Amino acid sequence: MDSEALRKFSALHPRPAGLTLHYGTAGFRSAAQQLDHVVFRMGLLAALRSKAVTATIGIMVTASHNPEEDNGVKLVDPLGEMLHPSWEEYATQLANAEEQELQKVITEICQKAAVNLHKDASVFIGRDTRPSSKKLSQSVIDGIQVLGGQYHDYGLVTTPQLHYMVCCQNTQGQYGKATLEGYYEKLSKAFMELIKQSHCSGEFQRHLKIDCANGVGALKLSEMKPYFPQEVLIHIYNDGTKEKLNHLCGADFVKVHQKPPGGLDMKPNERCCSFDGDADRIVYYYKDTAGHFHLIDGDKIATLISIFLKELLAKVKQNFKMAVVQTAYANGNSTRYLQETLKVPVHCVKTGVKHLHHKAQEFDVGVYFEANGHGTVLFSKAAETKIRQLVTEEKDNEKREAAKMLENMIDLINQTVGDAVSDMLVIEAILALKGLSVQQWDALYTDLPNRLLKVQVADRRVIDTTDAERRALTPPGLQEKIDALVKKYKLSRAFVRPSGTEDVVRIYAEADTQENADALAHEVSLAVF
Ligand code: NG1
Ligand code: ZN
Repeated sequence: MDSEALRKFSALHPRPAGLTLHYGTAGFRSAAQQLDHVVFRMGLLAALRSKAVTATIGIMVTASHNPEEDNGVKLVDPLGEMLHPSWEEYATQLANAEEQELQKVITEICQKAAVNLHKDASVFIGRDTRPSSKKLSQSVIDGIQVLGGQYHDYGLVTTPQLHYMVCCQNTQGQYGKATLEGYYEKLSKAFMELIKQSHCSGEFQRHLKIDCANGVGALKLSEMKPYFPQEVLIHIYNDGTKEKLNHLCGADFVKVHQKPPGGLDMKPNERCCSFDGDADRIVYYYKDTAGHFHLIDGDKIATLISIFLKELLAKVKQNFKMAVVQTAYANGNSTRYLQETLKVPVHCVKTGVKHLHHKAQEFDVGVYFEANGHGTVLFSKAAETKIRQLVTEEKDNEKREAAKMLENMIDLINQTVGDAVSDMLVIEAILALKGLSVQQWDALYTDLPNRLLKVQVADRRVIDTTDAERRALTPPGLQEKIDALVKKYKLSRAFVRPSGTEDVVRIYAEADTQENADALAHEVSLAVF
């Protein structure tokens, strides 16, 4: 390690005294002006991780749905997954080290993680459209270079595009080409192949209004448009040319407030959707003829995809194991519908994409979605190989056609991480193939009224949870109080957990009516203090 270079560059990226940050469920997030030293040091860490695993590592500068003034950074592991949990601690140590301790901390990480500093390092960089992102990504480069690493800066990309690039690079092109053109070509080809098999006619069905949260999704969707023929009618709103990122729009705004975004005029029964700021989340919605707003969240997206895949899996008759993975935030009626009506096994895991992804890997077909609209589908290598084989070798027409559809779904879905663009195309293809309107999709089940609140407490870490965050272990007595409150209402459920991305405690409640869900959430919030 070139100690002189490390000293010189870390002095250019000083750490504000007394600032401690943690690598949480979404990497580091904070006010942008507090992050320069963090991104520099994450450049160092990405180079170390790359040397440790002898593969290309990704680093994305984004704070997703947070306000424009915030920013964040997260690392992407070789197959496009989130950074391995064992390294999250190294990230936190490195970010919080005193300047004069940096070299020591790096040496410690090298010892603990068996990193050979003489090895090469390769890092892919991406960033969102925040005004602070460009400068922060330059600081990332400084960090990589201090450790002698190579880098490729993709500039403005969606978070899932960066995950895709990293995966392509490390699988020698098996997953696709590690370029934006490669991404657009792969997805558009699979999508066109799929809708070729649709018998649904009429242009009306294909219109879709997309709120891009004034973020990078708008740029990338516009780039992708020429890859589709004219009959794919997507209309982009909140493209970032007029308003601020995530301000009164985007998937998180729509989900949390359960109302339409600003900047998008919605006519009755029009199909609309919202991306978040870095385009890894999507929710759908529409307004009925009476003017009522209907949200179609991640749970209902998972349900639609599961219905479609289950039908195809039945046709190919391979006994593939399929399951849906949710978190405690999944609406109780979605879980009930999946288990009781669709008869698909459902698993509940802790909040955070890495937990969902990990669980979904246990199945041949693992569908995972957070209620907030982050999700994807994972296919096991064995299932994928078998499906591709059926496409070329199967004599039975129906079976072969089903396999063909599954193959195109495999290619259309970004299996590295939730991807708003890819999920949107998956959903549009399924609606077209099944001839479903947005209202019919929405009517699969009715969401139980629910309320999500956040409260600020002195130290949110005093709350410790178990059972996939559905029960509180500490502080003592809290769970008993929640149990007693839940008993007062019908069809009710409530839980509390410390947020991994904000300094707050989140409270979730569900009940038979909106009034009861609101009352229960409020009462639980009082019990938290
Ligand atoms: P926290 O802040 O830990 O609740 C939020 C979301 C997660 C996930 C992460 C990462 C909710 C209730 N929580 O986590 O689902 O998306 O952000 O962005 O939506
Ligand atoms: Zn996001």
